[in-house]
Amino acid sequence: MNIPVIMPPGVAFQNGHFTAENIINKTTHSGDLVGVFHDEAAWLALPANTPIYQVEMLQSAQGEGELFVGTTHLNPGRVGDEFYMTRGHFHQRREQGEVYIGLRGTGLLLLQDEQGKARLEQVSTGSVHIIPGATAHRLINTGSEVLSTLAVWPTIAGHDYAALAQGFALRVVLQDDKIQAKEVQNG
Ligand code: M6P
Ligand code: ZN
Repeated sequence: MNIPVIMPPGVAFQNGHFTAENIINKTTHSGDLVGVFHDEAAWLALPANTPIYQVEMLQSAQGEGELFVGTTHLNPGRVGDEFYMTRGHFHQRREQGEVYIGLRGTGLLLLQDEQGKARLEQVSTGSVHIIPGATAHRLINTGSEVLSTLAVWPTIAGHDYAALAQGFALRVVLQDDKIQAKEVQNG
């Protein structure tokens, strides 16, 4: 019997780009990130069409038990003293987790629980990040090249951005030529 072998989609580990038909692409620009960076004057000075990060995703079946696979490519840069970062989110379905794997570049994964307690994990090539349920997550690029991470998460997870309207409890800035995490007053 001749059993056909399916060619699955591929991901290039050196840059996180997918080889597949019908890849979903979404770019987030500076102008989309209203209220995300603490230095509003520096944010306003940046052209609103400045690309901050791009997400590539494979097509997935939807529904309970199905998974999304995507890569996030976060550009290097700063708004004032604050490093470029993703918006960050809780999952709408709070109990659902996610896995991030570092592919290229260096940065931090900011994790925060529902009590507002934040922690940082170092992201680098090959780092594996298990994001538990009920944990908000944001990537921060502290390096000088693009930070690319592979992510796998349940299609039912959804994004809850509103729960973080107050922002995260930590900001990562360049101060005195050093990468520093600062606690934010009032979230
Ligand atoms: C990863 C996943 C996606 C997420 C994207 C960008 O690829 O976690 O679910 O949408 O990063 O992050 P955000 O939605 O916070 O902008
Ligand atoms: Zn997520």
